[in-house]
Amino acid sequence: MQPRDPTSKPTFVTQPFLPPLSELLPSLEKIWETRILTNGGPFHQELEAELCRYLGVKYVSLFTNATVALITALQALKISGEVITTPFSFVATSHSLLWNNITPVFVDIDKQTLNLDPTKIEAAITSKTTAIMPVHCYGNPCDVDAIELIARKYNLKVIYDAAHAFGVECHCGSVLNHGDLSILSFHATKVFNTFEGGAIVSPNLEMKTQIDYLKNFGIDGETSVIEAGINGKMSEFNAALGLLQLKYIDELIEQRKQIALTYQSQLQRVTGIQVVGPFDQIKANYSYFPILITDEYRMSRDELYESLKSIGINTRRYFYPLISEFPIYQNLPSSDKSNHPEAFKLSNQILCLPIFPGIQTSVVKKVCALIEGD
Ligand code: T4K
Repeated sequence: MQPRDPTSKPTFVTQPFLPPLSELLPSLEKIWETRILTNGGPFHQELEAELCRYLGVKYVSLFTNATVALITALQALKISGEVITTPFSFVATSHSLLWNNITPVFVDIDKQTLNLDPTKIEAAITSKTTAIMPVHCYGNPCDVDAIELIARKYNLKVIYDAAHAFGVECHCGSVLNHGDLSILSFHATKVFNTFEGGAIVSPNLEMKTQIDYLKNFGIDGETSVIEAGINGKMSEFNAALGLLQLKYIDELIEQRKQIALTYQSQLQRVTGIQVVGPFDQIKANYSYFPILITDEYRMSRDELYESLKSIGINTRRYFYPLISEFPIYQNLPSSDKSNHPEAFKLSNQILCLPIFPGIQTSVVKKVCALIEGD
């Protein structure tokens, strides 16, 4: 590969979309005028309502980030004991279990979708299992029907880590309407961002009310506290940003789609490169562009990662290493490599290519050409 031109800017794996600053100013003026900065103010309420409408879900509770939302969701459902989850995710997924004194039980992933393999879940269920926490990895939906059948059979709760799945729809509408709760991330690196932020999607008002108590210290009126809650509230600034982002979201997802299509068409001819997804979504969000570098490719995944990096193209190995390989998890019985061979293999082949609104087509084509071997 050609050495990097020191005057050229590096390409990131992702870059957040920012609306024109001038469009944010009226909201900031309102916040300055009213001095309502947080604790469920008007922007917070409006964003919850607008997200319900846009996402096609019944109830949304905004959070400061998805990690606190995951921790709170487990509290709201009173999950304990063991929870079946995927080792192929960002570490926040299983950290939320540890923060609740729950033991993660890692189960292998499906080699096509890279999501929890439902055919392997039942064998991992014990008398201590209380829930399943799958991840819609890269926004590709899990096999929600198969997971629901298992959950019903064994009376387990299902908490979807839907951090990547903003706006994703499957055969029966929003993927967020499956399971007992779904958790979204609005982090800067996500399709829809509020700088930092997240949300829990609840199926009924009772659950939303419970979650809203939990994210506000358990406060119920001026003189009453009914739960050992946490502070998980989103501020008015973040909510105002979110409302502005929503105006652009369809356009942003369309831009991502065009980038994904360019990658797909250019990379399909490269020996040893396998594009992951998109699968049977009715509506995808193109939040990541993952490829697998197989043994047939002319160099290893890490060699490709390093050579792209050396010329300023920053890809990411999401998710390598597996969560189960980190020192705090590696001694769990389910962390043994032999327990999830597919996840282990795929985590050594995965590479996420740069995808974000505003990336130039010429850059995308250059990345493809470099991968092809130009
Ligand atoms: N569950 C799942 C499945 C998740 O993937 C995540 C988060 C969570 C739960 C928890 O969600 P939150 O609690 O964060 O809401 C990033 C993100 O920090 C993390 O949110 C995300 N998943 C994870 C997959 O990726 P890093 O360490 O890779 O981010 P970083 O800082 O290296 O950023 C990646 C690239 O993005 C940089 O090369 C440059 C660009 N960037 C990043 C930031 C933060 C910008 O251009 N501007 C920015 O402000 O973890």
